[in-house]
Amino acid sequence: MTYNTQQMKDAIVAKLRLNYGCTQQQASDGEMMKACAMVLRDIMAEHGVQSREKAAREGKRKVHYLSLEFLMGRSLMKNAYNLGVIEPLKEAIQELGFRPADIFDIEPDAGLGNGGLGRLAACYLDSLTTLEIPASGYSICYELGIFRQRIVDGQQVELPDDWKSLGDAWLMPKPQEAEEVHFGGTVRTRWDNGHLMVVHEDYQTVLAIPCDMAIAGFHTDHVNTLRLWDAKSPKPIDMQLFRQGEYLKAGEERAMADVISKILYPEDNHYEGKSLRLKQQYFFVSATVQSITRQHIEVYGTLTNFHEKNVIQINDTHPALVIPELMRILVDDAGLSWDEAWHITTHCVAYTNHTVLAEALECWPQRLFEQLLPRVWQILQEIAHRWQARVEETFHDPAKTAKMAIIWDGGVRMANLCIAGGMAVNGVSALHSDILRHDVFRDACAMEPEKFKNVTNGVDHRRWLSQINPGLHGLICDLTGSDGYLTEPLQLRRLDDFADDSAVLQQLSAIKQSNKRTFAEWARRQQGVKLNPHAIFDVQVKRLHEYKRQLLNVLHIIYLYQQLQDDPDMDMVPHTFLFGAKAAPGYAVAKRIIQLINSLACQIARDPVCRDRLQVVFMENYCVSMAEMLIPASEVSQQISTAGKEASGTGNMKFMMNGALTVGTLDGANVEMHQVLGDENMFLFGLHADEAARLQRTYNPRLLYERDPMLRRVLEMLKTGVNGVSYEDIYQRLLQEDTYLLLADFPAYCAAEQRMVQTYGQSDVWNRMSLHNIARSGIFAADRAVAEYAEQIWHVPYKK
Ligand code: 26Q
Repeated sequence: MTYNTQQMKDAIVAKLRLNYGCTQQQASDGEMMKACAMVLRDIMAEHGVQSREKAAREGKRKVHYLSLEFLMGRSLMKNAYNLGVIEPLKEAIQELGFRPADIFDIEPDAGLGNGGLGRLAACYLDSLTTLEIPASGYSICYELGIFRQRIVDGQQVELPDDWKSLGDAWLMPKPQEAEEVHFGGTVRTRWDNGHLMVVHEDYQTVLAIPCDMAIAGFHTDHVNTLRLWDAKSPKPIDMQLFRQGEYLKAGEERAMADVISKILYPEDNHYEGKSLRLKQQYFFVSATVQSITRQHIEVYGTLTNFHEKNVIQINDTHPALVIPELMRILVDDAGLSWDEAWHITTHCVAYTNHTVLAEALECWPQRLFEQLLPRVWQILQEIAHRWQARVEETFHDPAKTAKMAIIWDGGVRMANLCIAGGMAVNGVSALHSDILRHDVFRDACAMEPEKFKNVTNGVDHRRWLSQINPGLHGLICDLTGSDGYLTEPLQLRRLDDFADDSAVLQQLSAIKQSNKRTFAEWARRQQGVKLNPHAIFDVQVKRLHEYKRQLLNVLHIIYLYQQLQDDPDMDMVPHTFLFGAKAAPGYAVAKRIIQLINSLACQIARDPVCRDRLQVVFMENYCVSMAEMLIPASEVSQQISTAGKEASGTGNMKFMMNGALTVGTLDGANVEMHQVLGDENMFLFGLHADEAARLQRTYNPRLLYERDPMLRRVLEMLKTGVNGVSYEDIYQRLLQEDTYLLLADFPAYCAAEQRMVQTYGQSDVWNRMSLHNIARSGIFAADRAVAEYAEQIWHVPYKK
């Protein structure tokens, strides 16, 4: 089913009339956007039916990707692109009297995620579908996604993100496929015909209503779904209480249910033991497992072969309750023995770890389970007990027993649960997986080494290169003679052949220049800043976290600023530092760093000495759609986390694909970047992971401060004040703790920036490096990563 412009117009007009009772003359931009979405949704719905029928016929193993986050961003352009209808869609919009750019722009981001982990899940859905793997994603249909960020007086203010009022155009509610999720109550056992029956009573029921979003693949009619669960109370009101005149109380249960899908927790890489979060996790897991097992039984009539036909991939430990929940359904509902059920579970669940930060590892208080999930708690105890016996038998070492325990000291350790109940555990870059094997999960790895794998992350290169950087896409097609890299990203390597072609290098540079201008124009409209398009665009955009070291970037900028103060006539390549970052609302230090960046931006902007030479800009409300504007315009990608702390990073890959050069540490996937680029095509600096870990044991930042006058002067400025605000708190933190070794890496970082600036001055060298970066970025395509999951973990076929 393909559409020409006329058919597209007719379909859009029909949607406007039927759904909004208006003509194209009366429709608002928002209504127009929704009508377009519905037209594409119809195409995908039809393909979806066929895909499901085909999958059922072929009896292939299906992949279920569970994640508390899917950071989808916008979908109109993406779906039109994948369905091959961009041109007819744009023409139709135009001919109906609208500006296509306005219509694409009005779509809100579906911000159902915090950062890397959620965006990864979104990229993988695209590749799963493009590779024609029967798959579904599952998450929560949060009413409010990641908060919108405003900067007021230099500080972050959070506003609600009501994405659904326009973004719901993609959702298909399926109330007839609702599931019941049970909370609280008591558990009783009784014997029935020689069988031990478990009876769960007096629980509260929450209804899980699926809202499905169709996912189109590229160059295929295969369609998968992202199933988002919406929480609703089964009864509008408690009539018994109502009759007693307890009106407020009568609505309480309903409110308790609705709140479960109200909001995305905005903590990134940080665990907080909030009971509502645990309710969210169980709600989504239970609904999902019930839905998957129900569909399996519909086709196969039994659950005994469940593991052969299904694989459940869990995105970090957040959906770890699939393990006891699947056990519960297999044992209590399907009547399987514990051993049969355990065999099935441990042959279909696989766990991806995304962080080694201790504060991000989930450890839930036992009493929350006892109160909220009494049956799941019993099952967890049984799993923990058997696991502990195995560990003791293997090691005879109380220290190891303690470390590997699932339930310990009143807490439930979700990572250990995933290791015990999963068939595979993987990290997301070579270095990260090594750290998991040799450090974080060392003992478990000694016990079952084959379980531990690596799949280096990847990003959807069709979105993050072709779609957002049409100029570069055009050049790649010209040079390689086709658009083959869209499905075979390693073809990008052919660009290396043009490394000495000065005309090509010129074109590359012209594309970047044009993207910079487009971005500058957008930034001016967006937040009234005036960017110098001749300056280096040096960019650090990601969540704000101390380990990511935005503060190191700041220290270096202060250093440059002080140099300029000393020598106002200094020769300097114009340099614009761009930041974008959201801080978790409860993370006070991160919020102070945002304020510091804004203070510095302000002081520098007011200083005539800096004019046209040094600029700092904090871009408000960094999100997927901003990244799509900014990354094609970036020249320098800051990836400067303390080595050993960033599991992979995926922003680094997007910048590389768009020809930005990396200033970075040997951390996360930067290591793999370095493998393909060599020292000569990136600006590496700083401690390696092993060195950083060793140094951390004896580290004394104050010594470094005392020894290095330059560093001392930079830090003094924090204390005396930036734009009239003292940052003595940050100064003290660096002198006393400096957990992330900023002072240790500071000199090397300044030197790397200097090398970078020096290279920027030699534009032929720079452009050649940029070309090599694009050419070698193919390994970071999500298609490659998903193919590795398919082969090494899921054991499912995919389109080659
Ligand atoms: C856990 C419990 C309670 C509340 C919140 C959380 C929570 C939420 C989000 C814990 C962690 C996260 C997000 C982690 C994350 O985004 N990790 C990133 O994952 C990327 C994809 O693999 C990597 O590239 C990044 O290196 C990693 O930081």
